[in-house]
Amino acid sequence: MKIVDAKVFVCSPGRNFVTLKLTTESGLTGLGDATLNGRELAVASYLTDHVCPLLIGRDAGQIEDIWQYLYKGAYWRRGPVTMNAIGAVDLALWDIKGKAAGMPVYQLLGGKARDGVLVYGHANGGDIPSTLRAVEGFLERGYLAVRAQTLVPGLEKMYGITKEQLRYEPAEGELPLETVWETRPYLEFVPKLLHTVREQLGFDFHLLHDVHHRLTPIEAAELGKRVEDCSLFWLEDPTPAELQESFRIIRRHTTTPIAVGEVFNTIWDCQQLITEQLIDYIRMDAAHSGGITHLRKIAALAELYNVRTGCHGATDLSPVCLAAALHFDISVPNFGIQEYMHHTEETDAVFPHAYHFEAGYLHPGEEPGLGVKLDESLLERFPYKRTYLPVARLRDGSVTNW
Ligand code: KDG
Ligand code: MG
Repeated sequence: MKIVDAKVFVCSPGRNFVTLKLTTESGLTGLGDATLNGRELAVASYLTDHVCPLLIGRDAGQIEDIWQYLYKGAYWRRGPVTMNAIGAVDLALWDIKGKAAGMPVYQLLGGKARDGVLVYGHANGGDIPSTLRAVEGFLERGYLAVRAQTLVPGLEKMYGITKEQLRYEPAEGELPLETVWETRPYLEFVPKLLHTVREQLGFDFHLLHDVHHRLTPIEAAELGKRVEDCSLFWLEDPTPAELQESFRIIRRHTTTPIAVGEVFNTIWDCQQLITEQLIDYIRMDAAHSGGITHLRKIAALAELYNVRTGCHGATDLSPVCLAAALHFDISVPNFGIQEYMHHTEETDAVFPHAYHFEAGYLHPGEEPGLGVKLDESLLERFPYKRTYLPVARLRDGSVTNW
């Protein structure tokens, strides 16, 4: 299973994606997702200029050895660019191993531990009534779990709010869009939204909310406490997590479950959060966290401490990453939930895939490997476009967390 070719493709079928394709001497191919939203070309260069030359001639079957070689061999460890690049190689190698074995990747991970992967959809709106209608729309489509976000009066643009029904794409513009953030109106309004959803639509579905790193620990504690009777599945990213011990403050005040980790890259980013049981769900995904190989170790650590998984699944993770997450989700004992946002039709055309949605669950499909293809004939139609995630400022002009 010698690797004879390693190529990086950058395309923009609705949004930017960076995809690694490895080929073995017997002609097997494997795909990996190397998309880092707003910093795509950094990972493309890391792979093309520094990693691809190291892969040629190696045995594609030696997944752990290649992981260790790329991680320890670079000397410079961790960080989103490095870990996304390693993650892309790792996913491509699992894809090849599955194809070589004639099995879907989940079989190589121990087989199915459940029948399907519970997913949550993104409902949002410009006000509470339109958000309620959006939640209802997801329930009508068969979703069993829905995340609710609404625009706060007085703020013009906010994370998670879009006119589109099924997808949300925050990256836009040749230069970053600047938005204004105010915490107090948000803290007053979100409990109203979540209480109204429960009052009007009941408790027969899982309800989630993403704070998107906007609060201080004590503000997050206040929010968690004020929405306790909404029985949230989780409150996500209530505060930035560089200082892991700050989650002790939230924990001291509220029983609302906490989910964190979409911006983490390694097990060391979440070690304290897990071992002190400061969170309930770990949100790391299969591309930004060094691939399936590293994510499984994180899940195993989390299992010891009763923390469950909840992989990030925004549209900036390509169908290759979503498929990898599904093989992981269906096989890991301490799975919690999977985020699911629909990709554009153009993206689905470029990445035909075996995974499918049915009655609230995603299924990875039975194709050997990850079950995703790359239609290279379409790539010329969708060239890379520079885009950035927005930047947020307070009313006084100071930069804050977006
Ligand atoms: O690229 C950034 C997005 O992936 C992130 O803003 C999405 O918070 C997010 C979520 O929960 O999906
Ligand atoms: Mg999030």
